[in-house]
Amino acid sequence: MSKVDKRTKRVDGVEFVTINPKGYVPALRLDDGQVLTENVAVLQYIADLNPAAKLAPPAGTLERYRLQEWLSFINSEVHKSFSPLFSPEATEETKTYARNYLAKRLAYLDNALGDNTYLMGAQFTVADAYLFTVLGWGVYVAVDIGPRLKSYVDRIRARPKVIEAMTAEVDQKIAAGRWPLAAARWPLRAGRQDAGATLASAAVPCRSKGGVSWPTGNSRNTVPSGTSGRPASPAARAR
Ligand SMILES: N[C@@H](CCC(=O)N[C@@H](CS)C(=O)NCC(=O)O)C(=O)O
Repeated sequence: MSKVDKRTKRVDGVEFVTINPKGYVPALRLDDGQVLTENVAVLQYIADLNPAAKLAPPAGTLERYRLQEWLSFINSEVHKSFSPLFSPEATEETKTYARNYLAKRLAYLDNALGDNTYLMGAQFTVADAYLFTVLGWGVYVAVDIGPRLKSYVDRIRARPKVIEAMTAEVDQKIAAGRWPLAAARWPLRAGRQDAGATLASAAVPCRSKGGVSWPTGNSRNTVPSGTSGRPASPAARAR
C-alpha cells in the first residue's frame, strides 16, 4: 500500500493524477497494470478475490444487490456528508447543513442495524469495513453517532484482522515519523475501546483538499495541510 503525499500530491515518485485522474483515493493497481477506483468498486473487487472469506455475497444474488445498496448508501449518504466537516473551505452554513443531513442518515442506520451484529446480519462484509471507517471520523468532527453505532464500531475494532490491519498502518506511520504516539499501538493491539479515540479513522481516513480541521475543547481549529507549527491531531496526521 502506498500513501499519497497530501502536500506534493505525489506517490511512489509520480504525480498521483497520472495514476487516478480524479485525484482522490482509493486507487487500486491490479496485477495487469489497470487501475480501479471508487470505494464501491474497489471493495467488491477485494471481496471477490477471496470468496471463502464471505466479505460479499455471490454476484447475481439478491443479497449481492443488498450489499451494493449498503455500499451506495455509505458512499453517497454518509461518507460524502462527512467531507464538508473536514474542509476548511466549507462555510459554517454548509457544515450545519451537512451535520443535519448526517443526523438523518445516522438515525436510519441506527434503526436498520437494530440488534444485528453487522449490517447484513451475522456475516461481516466489506460494507461493515467501509462503515466502520467513516463512522470513526465522527470523533474528529464532533459528530455523535450514538450508543448503538458506537458499540457496532467497537465490535468491528475488536476483530483480530482489523486490529492487525490498523496496527500495521500505525507501525508504518511510526516508521515514517508521522505518528507521535508509539504507545497507541498497545491499546489497539488489545482491541481496547480507548484506542478508538486516537485510531478510529486510521484505516481509510478522509482528507480535505486544502487542510484539515479538528475539534479542540469548544472551538474548532484549522491548519493548512503540510504546515508545521501547531501539532496536527492524530486524525490530521492520519490523513
Ligand atoms: N467517490 C470516491 C470518493 C473518495 C474520496 O472522497 N476520497 C477522499 C478521501 S476520503 C480524497 O481522496 N479526497 C482528496 C481530494 O478530493 O482531493 C470514492 O468513493 O472512492
